[in-house]
Amino acid sequence: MKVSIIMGSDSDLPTMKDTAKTLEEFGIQYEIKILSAHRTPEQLKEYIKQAEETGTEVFIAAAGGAAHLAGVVASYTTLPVIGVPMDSPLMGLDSILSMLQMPPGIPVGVMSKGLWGAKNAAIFAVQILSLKYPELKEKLQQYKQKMVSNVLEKNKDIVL
Ligand code: RP5
Repeated sequence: MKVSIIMGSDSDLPTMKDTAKTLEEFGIQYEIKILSAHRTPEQLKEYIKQAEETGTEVFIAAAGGAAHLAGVVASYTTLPVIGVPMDSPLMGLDSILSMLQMPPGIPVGVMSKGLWGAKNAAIFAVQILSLKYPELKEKLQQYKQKMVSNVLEKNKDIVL
């Protein structure tokens, strides 16, 4: 199982490190590419083909501003594409809207903006992969159980 994380710029990397770290927690292999829908369109197209041939099962695409990357990736593949809108000078609203408003027929699963989305993209990718790999379903259940324990633990020492 393999996830391809594509980001439009190395300036997205500090945010998208969380995606990689979370995939590692679940033992998922991944590769990271910096490729832009606008700056390197030909290389992007070429990479998507190559990633599919070498076993990618889910794409995660992160971009900011006029964030067309995830949509362009989706236009070249039938695999699921998860989009992560990056922050921008317009508070990421431009990134969210350009990633979200895909025309009918070319869906992108868009996450929250920034770090929240970076983490959720990994978890969502694991959920997709768990349909094929049952051991991941078990790991997801453990992950949720840990969240429950962590929240309940916080009730023990509430200090005002
Ligand atoms: C997008 O433009 C990138 O994904 C990044 O979020 C934004 C700015 O890129 P840089 O100018 O920092 O390279 O394509």
